[in-house]
Amino acid sequence: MPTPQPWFPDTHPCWLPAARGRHLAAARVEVDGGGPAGATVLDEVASLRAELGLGEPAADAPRWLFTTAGAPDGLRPGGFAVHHDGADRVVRAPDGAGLLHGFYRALVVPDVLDGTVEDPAVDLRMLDSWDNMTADGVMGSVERGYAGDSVLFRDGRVVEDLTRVRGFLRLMASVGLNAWALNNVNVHDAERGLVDEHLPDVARVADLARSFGVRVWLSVDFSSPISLGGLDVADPLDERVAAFWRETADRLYRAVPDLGGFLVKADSEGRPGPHAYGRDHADGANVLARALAPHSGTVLWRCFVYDHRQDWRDRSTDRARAAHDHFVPLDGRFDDNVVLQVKNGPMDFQVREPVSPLLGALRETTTAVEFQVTQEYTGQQQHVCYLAPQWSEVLRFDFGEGTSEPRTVADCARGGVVAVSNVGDSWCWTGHPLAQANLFAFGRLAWDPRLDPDALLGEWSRATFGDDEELLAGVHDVVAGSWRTYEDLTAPLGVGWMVSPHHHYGPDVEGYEYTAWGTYHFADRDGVGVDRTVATGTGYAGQYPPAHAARYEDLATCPEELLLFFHHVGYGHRLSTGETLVQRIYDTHFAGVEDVRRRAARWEEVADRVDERTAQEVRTRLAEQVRSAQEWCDRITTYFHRASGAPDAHGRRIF
Ligand code: GCV
Repeated sequence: MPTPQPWFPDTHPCWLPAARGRHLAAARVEVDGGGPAGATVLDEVASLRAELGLGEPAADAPRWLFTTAGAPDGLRPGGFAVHHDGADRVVRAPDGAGLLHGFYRALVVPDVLDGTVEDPAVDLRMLDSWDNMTADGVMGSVERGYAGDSVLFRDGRVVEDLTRVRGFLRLMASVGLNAWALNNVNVHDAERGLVDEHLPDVARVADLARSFGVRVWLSVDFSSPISLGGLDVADPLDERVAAFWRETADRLYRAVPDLGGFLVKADSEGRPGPHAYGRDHADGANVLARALAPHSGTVLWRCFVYDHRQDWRDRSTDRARAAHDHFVPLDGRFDDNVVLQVKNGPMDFQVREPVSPLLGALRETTTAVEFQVTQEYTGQQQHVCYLAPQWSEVLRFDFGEGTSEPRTVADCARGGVVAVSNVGDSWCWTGHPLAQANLFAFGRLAWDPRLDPDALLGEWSRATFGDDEELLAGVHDVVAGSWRTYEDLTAPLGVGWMVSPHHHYGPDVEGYEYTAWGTYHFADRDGVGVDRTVATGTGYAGQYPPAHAARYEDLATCPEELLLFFHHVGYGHRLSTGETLVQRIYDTHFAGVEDVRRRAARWEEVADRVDERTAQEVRTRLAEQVRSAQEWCDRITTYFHRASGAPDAHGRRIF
């Protein structure tokens, strides 16, 4: 008999409230096949019945059959098909994960239609947790986490009680995610032991993850041959180093036979890597790949590689170029089980960046795209900032434009769609209750990049808040368009990094201007922006295929939202709408504050339709968002007013 799993009474159910599953709880549910993930369907049904106070279903109740028999040909792992047979329903899938995905689909969308066939677009749909085994005084135990501490680690170990971990896996599986990197890509002393002394705990987590159709991955430290193996080098071409990685992989796979593999941040922001030995990233990735290959494991090798000790006086180095410059020359040199994991933009998860040209440039190497669901640079789960429109725009970006071969990012990222998680042990999982929408939408977009972000917002809010149409309209008004609002307030026309250094919350226009991070906007008395053209700038625009390169190169054709990313532009420059650049900066900031006030007021119109805690948590954060928006507006308008001397055409208050 499956064990009922009463879901944590003190936590928010997200988009999976039991009330939504009455039709499943009342049905005769049968599972045929599917291993541990198939069995979870029965656990879930038992849990729903327990929560809803329902007993065993009547003998003539409709039947839901979940079966791995007779799945349609060509369904990918994790996919499923739904067939109606009178009042009965049959969910067919090639594997247990597919059965579970079908179950959750029927929970989120109770009237799932006859003939529905859901097939994931890509095999690897992954969340990376930046969770550390120990907390520090600044960020707690999750790097860039804004939702409390890690659900997985506490006090230097994996938690004993995996109840919250189970809840997290359940959220992942319910939106089709199937891979989880357990620990931060910045691997510290404690986490090195995950491949060693903590391996039994990793196995325990992997067992649980398996029952949700999720495989686990470990972030590993490239210098482990020294710290764990007692060697004096981590040189990837040293046979002793290769042997260390082989032994490590063999040990790991004895404990976790379906381990996904390794996630690696190397030669990036001070992390160790192959460069110390005069080797390149292909050498580094391949030594790990060869250790994993006999076990069918994969290396996810991150391309977030740039000079973080740049001299700000040096105008010839452009951080935006770095990933492409490092990795394109290595295309074709990586083993088949290496996947290069590329951030969506060339800088670092800014609210607005162009799509990373590296995503379209690797023809001989498998590539994955990496997004950031945790809102490091987008309001840190204090601001409502619905990011799915950004991700959708990236996934649809077509490198093949102007040619006969369409090559969207979704087409290019055959190795996977990955994101940094926004989950912690907060009551509502994501710090801000409305930030749940980002987690939901990320999973759904990873599953199918063609989905419409606004439709996903509707799907999420209906599943979360029920069918109260007035409430849903209010939630929509508070959340929809909030990415654009954050952009208006913080990153005019594609110029980024006017943010407080280190913690990345709130404005500091010159906070990064004279630092070593390569993050400059070059504002002076005449204009602002970075000349990245081929003709007169850093040449970054030339890293794109010709149609895009030409568009970005020319001030007249460059999309306005990226104008200052590609060009240094005078304050008096006239934009398409007729106003000057500096006037646009003033206008978007004043409008941004109004927009946030409107969102806060709109919430008050519907807040009494949700539970008291959600109402209050959202209210408190919206109040902070209003305060923060005003701060952004005041600082940025004042800065550019002082720099340019240009009055605001509408005579508004600038300091
Ligand atoms: C995990 C940014 C963040 C870092 C993060 C890094 C990365 O620089 O600020 O906290 O480190 O990206 O993606 O590796």
